[in-house]
Amino acid sequence: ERERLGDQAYVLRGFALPFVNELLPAITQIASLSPFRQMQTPGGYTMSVALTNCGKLGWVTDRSGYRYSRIDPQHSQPWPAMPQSFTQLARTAAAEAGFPDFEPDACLLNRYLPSSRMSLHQDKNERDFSAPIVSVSLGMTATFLFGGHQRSDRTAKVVLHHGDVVVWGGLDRMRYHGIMPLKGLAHPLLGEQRINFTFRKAG
Ligand code: MD5
Ligand code: FE
Repeated sequence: ERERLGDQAYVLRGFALPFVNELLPAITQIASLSPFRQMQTPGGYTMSVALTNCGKLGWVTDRSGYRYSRIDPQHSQPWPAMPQSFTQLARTAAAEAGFPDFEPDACLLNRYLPSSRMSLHQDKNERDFSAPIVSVSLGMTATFLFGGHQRSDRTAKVVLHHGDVVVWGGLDRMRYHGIMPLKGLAHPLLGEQRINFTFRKAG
């Protein structure tokens, strides 16, 4: 079932569940090559979320700004390849939400531990805003905040569970959004963490 969040934003509840047995070893493999790490924001803060990437391009931040890079700055090597199971999941979810032929070239993986959060922001480092963003939630339940086109607009709360997939396209793709501080019960498979990965067409 497709739950509508906005004009062109949909939650696909449990859509990733059939993929989980392939996704978890793939995440472990990616993290063994490019570990999750907490990055610095341009303003000098350390993000509470730890991140890594796979695919041709990876999102990075440091004191000089936010950008996509072909190279993992931690070891100056390319990011791990995007596993086929990831690409398959992203493409089928995008198609289900009305975006056929999605070709992601970047996948950002975020790891939240208890109290990790992501403050309201827009994703605007991608070159082509016409492609959707597909996001997959695994592990602990989180509360997603979905705002408007100005930071001060009121936000709707959307609870995201293990296996949920969200697809944002069109104008909804540019809305302010964030994640409330992680809290609650440990997940049976992932323990006290939430892993979110987002597929993007960045280049
Ligand atoms: C997360 N990650 O759960 C969230 C979910 C990020 C990020 O926000 O940038 O890594 S992805 C939510 C998202 C992505 C693109 C557009 C919109 C939401 N949106 O327009 O609401 O770690
Ligand atoms: Fe975002």
